[in-house]
Amino acid sequence: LSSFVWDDPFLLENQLTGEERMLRDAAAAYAQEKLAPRVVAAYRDEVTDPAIFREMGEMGLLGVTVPEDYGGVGASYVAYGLIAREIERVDSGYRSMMSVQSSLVMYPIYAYGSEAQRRKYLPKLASGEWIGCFGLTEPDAGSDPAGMKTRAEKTDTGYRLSGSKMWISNSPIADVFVVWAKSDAHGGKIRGFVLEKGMKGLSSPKIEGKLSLRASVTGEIVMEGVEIGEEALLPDVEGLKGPFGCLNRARYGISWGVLGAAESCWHAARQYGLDRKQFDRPLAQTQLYQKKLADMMTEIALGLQASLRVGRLMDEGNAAPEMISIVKRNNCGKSLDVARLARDMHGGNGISETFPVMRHMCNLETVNTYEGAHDVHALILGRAQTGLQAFF
Ligand code: TGC
Ligand code: FAD
Repeated sequence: LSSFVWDDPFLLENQLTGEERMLRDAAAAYAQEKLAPRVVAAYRDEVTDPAIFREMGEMGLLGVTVPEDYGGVGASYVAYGLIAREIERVDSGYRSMMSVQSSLVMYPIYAYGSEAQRRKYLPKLASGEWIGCFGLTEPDAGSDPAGMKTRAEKTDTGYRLSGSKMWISNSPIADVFVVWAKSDAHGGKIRGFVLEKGMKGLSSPKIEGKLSLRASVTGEIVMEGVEIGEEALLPDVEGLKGPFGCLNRARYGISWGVLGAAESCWHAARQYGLDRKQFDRPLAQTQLYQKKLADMMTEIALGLQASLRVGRLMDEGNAAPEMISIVKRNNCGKSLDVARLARDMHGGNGISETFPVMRHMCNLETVNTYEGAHDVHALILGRAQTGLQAFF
């Protein structure tokens, strides 16, 4: 038997291809050298630096699964997950910026867009020159997006959009808005539209007062009769499976990302326990402390293996949405547990911005809620095994 690697218990490293390791290492270097030094101030002062999109674009981290012809890298879903893990190791807000751009804006334009839409938007989104956002949630339609009120009315030249979206990542600084609306010209079915900053009647005010995900700006999208041409419609999808097709990718990425945040908390707690002495011995030399470290190691190692498996199935074209619900739900819940434990294990210091644990803990509260709340994924998994739907 070989020796045990405490920070890679199941030797995940050996399960990756050379290209996946290379992309992961580039993301890790960028995250540690460029993002880590600015995160404490960004979180404290609630500042989102739009330059981060261009930096990520230069590093090839935006839309990595999109083919090279359109500015992506054509990489595997496993590579995408590994990148999310490295970025979220620094902060969930930075990963949010990256995953909205990649999975929720570039993916639908690539998968459902016309060739003209792909050519117009994807290269500039991949380079980070343009920032994208994704509007599904509304003030009265969160877990139940089918209840959306936003409407697209047919006009002579295209559509008129009216309604408002709530809790939209990146919206106050966005150039490109992928928005979902019920279209009267399509029998009231949900359709996707691509809007651009500066259109008459379109605004995206910032939501103030967030106590979580403070390094990533969140806003509304207000559409007061926004007139758009036929070319703004995403032609190749209709119904809820449009936004859900994007969410499948983003939720999968989140399942890796949150484990990066959890690893940051676990490693910080381990180091803190080795350094800090009480009762004449390191905290890490007590049974309770070691039990918590063992739980953290176990849940993170199991979660990584599960996400790797789902990623490989996605790359083979054999993944079902329910598999993604399992890893999104479980990895978010376990990562939140890890962060709360790590906060406690740091004692009073745990509430200070000097240590990352409370920031991760607060961020993970959002990540556990967005992209399908923890209990909503439980209902998806309950329905999948009973055939009974318990949403209403
Ligand atoms: P339901 O009857 O289940 O399905 C309606 C239609 O959609 C299809 N579908 C899917 N297609 C692909 N992938 C999936 N995962 C799909 N889930 C459903 C389904 O086949 C059906 O198609 P069709 O052709 O038969 O019409 O729909 P429902 O209304 O009962 O939905 C229930 C529920 C709860 C599962 C769903 O609404 C849900 O998942 N709610 C959670 C909402 C959510 O996740 N919102 C996310 C907003 S975006 C966001 O949070 C971004 S944050 C990103 C960041 O900052 O990083
Ligand atoms: P609700 O749906 O009102 O749920 C509240 C609680 O009730 C939850 O605990 C939920 O699990 C529970 N619940 C709901 N229905 C049921 C049920 N049937 N049975 C049992 N329990 C239930 N959305 C976007 O479209 N784009 C974005 O970019 C985006 N970014 C976000 C960024 C941030 C910082 C946040 C906080 C949210 C973001 N969201 C975004 C919205 C997010 O997806 C929603 O907040 C989420 O889907 C939950 O919806 P809700 O907030 O309306 O909560």
